Amino acid sequence: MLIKSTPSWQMPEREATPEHVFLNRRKFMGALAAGATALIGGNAFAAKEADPTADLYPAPRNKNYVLDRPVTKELDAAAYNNFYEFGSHKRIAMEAGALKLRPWTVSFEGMVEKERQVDIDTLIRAMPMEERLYRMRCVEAWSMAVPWSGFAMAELVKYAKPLSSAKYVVMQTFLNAKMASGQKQVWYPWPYTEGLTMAEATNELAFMVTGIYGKPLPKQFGAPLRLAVPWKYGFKSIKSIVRFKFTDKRPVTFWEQIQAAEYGFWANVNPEVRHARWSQATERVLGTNRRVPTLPYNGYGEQVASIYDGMKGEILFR
Ligand SMILES: Nc1nc2c(c(=O)[nH]1)N[C@H]1C(S)=C(S)[C@@H](COP(=O)(O)O)O[C@H]1N2
Ligand SMILES: [Mo]
Repeated sequence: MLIKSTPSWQMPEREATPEHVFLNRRKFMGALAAGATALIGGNAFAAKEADPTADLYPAPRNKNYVLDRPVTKELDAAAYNNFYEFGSHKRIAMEAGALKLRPWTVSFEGMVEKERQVDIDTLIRAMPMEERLYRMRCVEAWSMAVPWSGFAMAELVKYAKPLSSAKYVVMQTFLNAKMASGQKQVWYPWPYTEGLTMAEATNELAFMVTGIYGKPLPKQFGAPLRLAVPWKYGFKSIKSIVRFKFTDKRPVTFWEQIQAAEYGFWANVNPEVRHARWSQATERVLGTNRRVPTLPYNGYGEQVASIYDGMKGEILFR
């Protein structure tokens, strides 16, 4: 089994990787040596169950969202994911095959006119589907650029009918340790929890994702419903959502519970604010060996910077 010598671009990323992930990578190299590579690649888009919404793809592209770089190759994006429910390393595509996508119910809870649950297919069909080209910047200093399909989160908020007293929307991923072996790691505060202020959730950029590359979302990307908030570090973009809870209390999010000093509630991308353990000035472009400068708000400042006017006391950039 051939293991290439480490290319130089991996060095900054090694520094930019949480310790336990780096250590787990040794195990992953072992899996590679066992010949798992072909399986991971081959399984990336294998459709085992027919998607009941497949007819909605490809969705019409919204031309307002353009990229300053090429779209990441499908297989590069599909074979390098963070989805701790299925393992604390990047090659979780195969493990994520265990994710059962139907039936899938989404609940709207808390400060809403009326709490209710809705079947995912009913929800998706009630929404105006579109495709958008977005960048995504992980806090670990790698990035990708992909065509997401889905609908504006503002549409979902309208559908949920929150009370005017709601200040935040809290989102949670499924909880099922039998299905997702990562959830047996009891030192993580499952289920994965994220949150946005109402101003963030209704900003035009906040996007609910149901597909990618003109197809229903493969499991490892967080099917059947995940978030994309491209001006924030990737960990805000929660996957496989089952719950939206409206509240007037700021939630303590998944990574914040684990390591508040490094991963906060706001997590807006800022090249000038270092992570506790690495620089955020540049990012490795997935599928290449190039590093490019990271932009304030990941290049989306025009749309979102004003949300944070007057929030000087807040730790906005980690
Ligand atoms: N439920 C859940 N959502 C999650 C994560 C996770 O581990 N579990 N990882 C986050 C992180 S750190 C990143 S960078 C993105 C990765 O998205 P991608 O795999 O589609 O590139 O998902 C985010 N959403
Ligand atoms: Mo991330």
